[in-house]
Amino acid sequence: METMPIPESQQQALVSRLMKSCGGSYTPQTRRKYFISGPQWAAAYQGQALFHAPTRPAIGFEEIIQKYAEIGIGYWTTHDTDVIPTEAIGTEVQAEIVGRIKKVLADNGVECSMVTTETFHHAVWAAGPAAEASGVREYAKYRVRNTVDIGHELGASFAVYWPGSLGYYVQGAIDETDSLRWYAGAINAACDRDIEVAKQKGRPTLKHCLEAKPFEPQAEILLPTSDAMLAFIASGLLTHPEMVGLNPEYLHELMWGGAPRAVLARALLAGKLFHFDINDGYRLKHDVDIGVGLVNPLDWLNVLVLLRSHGYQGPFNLDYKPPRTTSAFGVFEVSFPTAVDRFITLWEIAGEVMTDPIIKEATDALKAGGPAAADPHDAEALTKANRELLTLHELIAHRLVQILLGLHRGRVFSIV
Ligand code: 3MF
Ligand code: MG
Ligand code: MG
Repeated sequence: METMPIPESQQQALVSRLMKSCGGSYTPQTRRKYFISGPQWAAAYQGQALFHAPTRPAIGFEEIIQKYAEIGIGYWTTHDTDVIPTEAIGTEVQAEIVGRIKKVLADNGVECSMVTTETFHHAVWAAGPAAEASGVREYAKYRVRNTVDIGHELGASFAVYWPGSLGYYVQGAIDETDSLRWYAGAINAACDRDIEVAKQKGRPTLKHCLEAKPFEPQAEILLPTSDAMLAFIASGLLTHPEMVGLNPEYLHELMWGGAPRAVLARALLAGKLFHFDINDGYRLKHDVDIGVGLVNPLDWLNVLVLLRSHGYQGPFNLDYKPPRTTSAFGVFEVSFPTAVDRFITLWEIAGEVMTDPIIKEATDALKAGGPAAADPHDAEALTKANRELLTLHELIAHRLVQILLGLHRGRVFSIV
């Protein structure tokens, strides 16, 4: 039977009714208990891309902050030029806009947690923020210093840097060692300014977080992975390496084929996991920025087990793009609330994994190992001593899937 066409006037009501039927939504109060931030640019994304025209109208910070507040997203993040036109940076217009943002945030009970400098979109960045021309590099310093000022003004605790335009399309023109040195100069300028302003304002300095992406928009990227950035932080080029850490993005690490959980583990060990951009997508594909948990829920569960086990306290920034098939209405009716709710559910399931008696016993048994061999250098005897225990690896993986699917709580599928 063919379904009757749905009149335009009834489509939003249909979406809302089916959202209600999905159930399982958390209240805005519950959602606010998590350190989840909503980027200005994520909600304002109009669905455009290299081969795509926009599908949604433009929307300003007033409406976005208000909608985030209604949903229960308690934190907001922004690039400087998401809210201040490039030509108004550093002028009275900037001060006026920042004043309005402060008021809208306060009126809605939302806090600004992070600010970031756009160093990739405007034509001035055609050769990147660490271009050969010293004027462009000085301008980059000016922009990151200005963002630090805005951050302190808005009460932020984090500043993020995504050097996506630090690289090249055609090889041979740049010397990578120069570019990296120059890029460090911009980060140093931001940290110096931060120390100054923090002192003036009696606030702690910001946490400066580098965000890697392996490809796009440059063809070759000089700091393509979080690990490259850890090496950059430790390279001796930074005057305040202790102020600088990472903002890994889940999908950016998948894009190069990395295991996000292992990337996060390396950042944790280095004490550099400051901030985390959350989303989802596919390995070795472009930056599709799908909502968290829609592609890899099992991997996400494992990621959250790791972060919870190690007491990660930083923000979870919803850096994803509502698909261009989603309407402006759907962005706040479906995209954001469901992304937040999947995150919370996975976070809580991670808690179940951490206290599951089967996983605990299996993990403890693996760590206890088999009996010590008479000769500790006898590889055959060592192998035999642990042979049967190692089956627990697969058993644990099975149990994780059971927990993810709710089978441990009695959800059963009968074959009769
Ligand atoms: C690009 C990104 C960026 C960064 C942002 C933070 C536009 O792939 O992920 O979002 O997250 O620039 O500084
Ligand atoms: Mg990001
Ligand atoms: Mg991305």
